[in-house]
Amino acid sequence: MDILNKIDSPNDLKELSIKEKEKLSEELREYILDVVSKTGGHLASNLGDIELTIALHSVYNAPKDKIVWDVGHQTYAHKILTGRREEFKTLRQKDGLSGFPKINESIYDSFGTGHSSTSISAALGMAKARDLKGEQHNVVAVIGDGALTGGMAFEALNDCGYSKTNITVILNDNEMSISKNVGGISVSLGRIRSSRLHTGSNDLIKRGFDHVPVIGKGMVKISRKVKRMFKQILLPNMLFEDLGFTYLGPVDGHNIEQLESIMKMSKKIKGPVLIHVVTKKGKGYKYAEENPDRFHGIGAFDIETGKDLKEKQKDYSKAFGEKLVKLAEKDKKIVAVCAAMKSGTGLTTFASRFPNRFFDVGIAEQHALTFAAGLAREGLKPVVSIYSSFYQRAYDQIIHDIATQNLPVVMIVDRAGIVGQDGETHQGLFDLSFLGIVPNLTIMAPKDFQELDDMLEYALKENKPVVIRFPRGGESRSFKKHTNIACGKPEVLTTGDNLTIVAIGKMVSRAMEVEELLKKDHINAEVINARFLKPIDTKIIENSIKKTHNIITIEDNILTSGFSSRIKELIIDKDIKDVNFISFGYPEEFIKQGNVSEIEKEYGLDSLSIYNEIKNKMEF
Ligand SMILES: Cc1ncc(C[n+]2csc(CCOP(=O)(O)OP(=O)(O)O)c2C)c(N)n1
Repeated sequence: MDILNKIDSPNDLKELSIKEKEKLSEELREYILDVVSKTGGHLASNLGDIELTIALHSVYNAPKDKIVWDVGHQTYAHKILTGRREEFKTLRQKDGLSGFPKINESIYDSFGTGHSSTSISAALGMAKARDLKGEQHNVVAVIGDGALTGGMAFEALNDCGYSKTNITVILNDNEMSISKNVGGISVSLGRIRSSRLHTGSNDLIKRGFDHVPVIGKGMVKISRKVKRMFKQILLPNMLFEDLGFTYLGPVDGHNIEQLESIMKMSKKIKGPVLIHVVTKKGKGYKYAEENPDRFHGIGAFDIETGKDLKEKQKDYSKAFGEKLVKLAEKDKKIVAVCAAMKSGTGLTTFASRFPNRFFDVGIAEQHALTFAAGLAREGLKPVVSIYSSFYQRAYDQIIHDIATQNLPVVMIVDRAGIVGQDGETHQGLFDLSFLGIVPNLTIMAPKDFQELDDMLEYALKENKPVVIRFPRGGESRSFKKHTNIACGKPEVLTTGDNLTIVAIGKMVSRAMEVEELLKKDHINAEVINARFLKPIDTKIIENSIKKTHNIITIEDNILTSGFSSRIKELIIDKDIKDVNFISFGYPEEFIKQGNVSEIEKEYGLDSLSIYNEIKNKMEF
């Protein structure tokens, strides 16, 4: 790490020759691979943009120039080169470096992110602010071809091209989203990439640059000249040009010299510029190159073999996918929709078994839901699976297109609750609150895999919009008892006179652990599995509270407008007197990264903390 160890800021990078930068890219690759093999993380994307990051920090003067990353999962080299080399070892750990850009983490992180397709909008806002303030710096958005499938990116391109503002969009095209990229633009980019002109273009880029005068008065003239020059290396496909961008490329994203040249060139062009950079996802690590999908986001692994260090247990996503396949075998009307997360949402088998009934719409959650509403309107039974935090994107589509019309779309909320190392942008802590207030929705959460199966069957028979939420990872316990699902009905798991424990979803097994601890102290708890957030048949809970006069609720959501709020309302509405109430859930905060059990402990949601709180605050 001779060179890397001397880089404390991008200024150190600017001193290096191209040869040294090439050596630096090797060192970065080795370092990222080493750390991520221990911490887990987004490996393949980060191996793919090392040269691009070196070129960016060589050509631009961050933090004065603004570099805005899309999604932000590919910023490891950026972090290391901007003064976080040593801290990088704490990547994604509790109190360690975030896996995404954070404006509080570094002055070089110009805009916080984690969700896709925001970079062009944010960069355009920054560019407009620069113009209004009379400043001169550069603004660059770096967006992947996957992120480009998101609606926001299109909205921003449309505005940006028209705005005539000086801004550079760097399109990092590796043909991959998490899985193979989808959609018309992807096909169009593929055509450009594979054209015979592509091979010639890089030479042309190099030769062309030698003849372009430096930035100065003749900006517009230069711009035309440059454009004319680059038109020679362009295909008739002028999508970006038609939107108002000057399109440059495609350029080899692993050739630092050419990347720097084209970036320098773009600075001389007036108005919005799009540089098309072609990279290889997983570059330089055999296993990630061969299987970029698996190495997109990975846990700790063995570098030599590429194998996971921890054996994967069956998770909820897989359980959901398996059940859906079984149901779809019997019912041809069942179709599945995902937003660029086929594997993460457990739909890989469904997609190969029923290719015509599977729709990956790209990173386009809004479109996914309205598209599903259309399928439902025509009599099909769409099941959409999206992670909890990404549903935030599609709120109006749920309200306006699905719920208002009461259309039978089954919405699977995967990764609900604490997700762990991805941190605050990815925690699924709001869905019970924001979905809970939408009329017409039935919202359920299973206590284990078997109950998920039952709920899925129930949901598909309901002929109404239904939400089923479950956490990341596997079931905490497999319950013996499974009663039939009936609309709004909770399930009583244990009976007791001293305390009522009502929990929902994953937290039902936590409730059982607490019940077992209390039993040792001769405190008998009645554990109620709520099953439904709504509608909820309150009779069982009401009767139990009237009997015990002590109630706790446990949920993996923020407490504000979540599950416990409903029980509080019930107590007030029914005028139940003399009740001791403790609600366990998360505060109204953005909760940082850490592994799930660490975070649960920190927020007093592990069984021992709950037990202690009960013992301290309640009398029996
Ligand atoms: C709104 C939203 N939906 C889904 C995701 C999950 N996600 C993270 S990265 C990614 C693929 C991004 O592909 P691309 O932009 O091409 O970057 P690459 O990893 O290929 O470099 C997806 C779908 C997300 N971050 N945000």
